[in-house]
Amino acid sequence: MTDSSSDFRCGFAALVGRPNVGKSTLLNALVGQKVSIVTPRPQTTRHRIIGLAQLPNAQIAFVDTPGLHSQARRALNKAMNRTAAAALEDADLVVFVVEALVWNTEDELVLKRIARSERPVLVAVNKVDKVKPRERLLPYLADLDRRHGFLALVPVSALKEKNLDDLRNAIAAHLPVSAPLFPDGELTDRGIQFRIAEMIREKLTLELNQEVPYGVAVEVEKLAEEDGQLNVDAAIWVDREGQKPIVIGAKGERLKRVGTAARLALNGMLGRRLHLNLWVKVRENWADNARALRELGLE
Ligand SMILES: Nc1nc2c(ncn2[C@@H]2O[C@H](COP(=O)(O)OP(=O)(O)OP(=O)(O)O)[C@@H](O)[C@H]2O)c(=O)[nH]1
Ligand SMILES: [Mg+2]
Repeated sequence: MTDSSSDFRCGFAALVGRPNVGKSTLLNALVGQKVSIVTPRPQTTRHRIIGLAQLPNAQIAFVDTPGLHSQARRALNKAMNRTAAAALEDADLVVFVVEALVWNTEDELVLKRIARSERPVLVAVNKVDKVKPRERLLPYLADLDRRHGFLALVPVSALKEKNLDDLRNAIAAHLPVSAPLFPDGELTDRGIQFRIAEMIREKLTLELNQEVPYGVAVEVEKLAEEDGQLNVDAAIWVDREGQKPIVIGAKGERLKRVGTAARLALNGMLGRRLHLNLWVKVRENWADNARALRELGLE
């Protein structure tokens, strides 16, 4: 008789790629719940975020990472790149996420880093829903395959949830044989405070478009439980006085919309009622301030 527990696999699979290729969308789709925030803007993710998937014979700890980018001048950007590089180095397996039919100098840069790490790597070719007809993908895949000794290339659509079983299975097959590292049923390593702050940041970023480029951060300052309801005080940091009225909007309407959108999403996500108090704080140049970054868990 064989001992089936010895076939169980578990490990860390880091989703790595340039900004905006869909790493966080893919993490959420692979895990089946929203763990990491998503916006159309590049450089949305700032932290390393784990999302867990349970398969019959494996537990996968997916690691979302900030998009690796060049020209990181501010301390925030440098910290984001360091975070992504560290997650890459620590991973059992790297999932290099690229966008179908696109290959640019930033993808090239990411691949160089991955190659230097000497980690085993599998490619998730994302956004294939945009490729029509599908045959157009073939020469792209062939080119990509020549660039490195990849374990496999798996075309997926994170948005339309296409081919995710193949990707999960390919990842699981290359993880080390190991007992589960996380309790059964666990979803993420991130606590409620972080998830609330991130959801507010997502709604705010969606609302701001290009008006306050990369200038906001959110910090949950107080979290209290009262009569089964969560009362949350959260500060939105802007880095210049002039941005404050932009975030607040005429008669406070923009801030109100952000609060409502975040509250509704969080009610659903956490399965409980929430009262959100938002206000805007000016922290001059927070994105270049080591202490501010530390307070946000960005080092
Ligand atoms: N059409 C299409 N769009 C996608 C797909 N996956 C992600 N997107 C979109 O791409 C944009 C960026 O998605 P994110 O998941 O935030 O990308 P990311 O790689 O995590 O970006 P950073 O955190 O900034 O590095 C969003 O507008 C997504 O809706 C996909 O499979 N198809
Ligand atoms: Mg992201």
